[in-house]
Amino acid sequence: MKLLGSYTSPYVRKISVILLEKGIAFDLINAAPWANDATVAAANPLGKVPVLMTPLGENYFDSPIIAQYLELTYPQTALLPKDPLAALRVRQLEALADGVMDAAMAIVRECRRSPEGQNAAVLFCQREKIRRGLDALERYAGEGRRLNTPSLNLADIAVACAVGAINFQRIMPNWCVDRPVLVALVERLFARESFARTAPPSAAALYSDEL
Ligand SMILES: N[C@@H](CCC(=O)N[C@@H](CS)C(=O)NCC(=O)O)C(=O)O
Repeated sequence: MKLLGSYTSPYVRKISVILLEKGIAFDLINAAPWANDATVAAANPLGKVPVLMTPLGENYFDSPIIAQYLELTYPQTALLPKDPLAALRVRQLEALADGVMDAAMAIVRECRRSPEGQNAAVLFCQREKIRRGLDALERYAGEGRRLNTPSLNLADIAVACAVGAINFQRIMPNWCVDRPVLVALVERLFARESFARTAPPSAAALYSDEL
């Protein structure tokens, strides 16, 4: 199993954590979608990472599809409930966390423009998505039914990767104020080996073309 991307990308980190938690051996093939690197476009016509390359020669892309593929083919260490509706509810929170990542990445891209070229309305709109998303996740984490349950699930992983990206990119330093349950959840997850092994490489990447 090969995974295309880098840990600077929260979507790549999400898939790597799933692979590690399920005990699936894989090689990370370092590839940056924004660089002049044909590898990504050859594997995914959309030119985005992550791409999972299976031993059968199939390529899977878009992290929710990859997560679903891994759940179907490696059901041991289940990350979704068996009941389809209960599983969908967890995947709804995966989508919410992925949306927070999308907003975080949009902010990073906007902030790479010169200060005069940055659109304040775009930045505000994306920050609001993150604020509302994290508020909703705090409520779900407090309920402990789909997120922050006794056993690790796909939503937990996606949420911690989204928060990891917000921290790494220093997008909303005060996000943790008034969100104590979410703070406790991600701190517990960041202590797991799967998260420690997939931490974004270095602050230097903040200023590189990698995302
Ligand atoms: N919905 C996709 C998003 C993946 C994504 O946007 N990846 C970024 C890296 S963080 C990328 O490859 N961007 C390149 C581009 O948009 O052209 C997923 O969940 O995998």
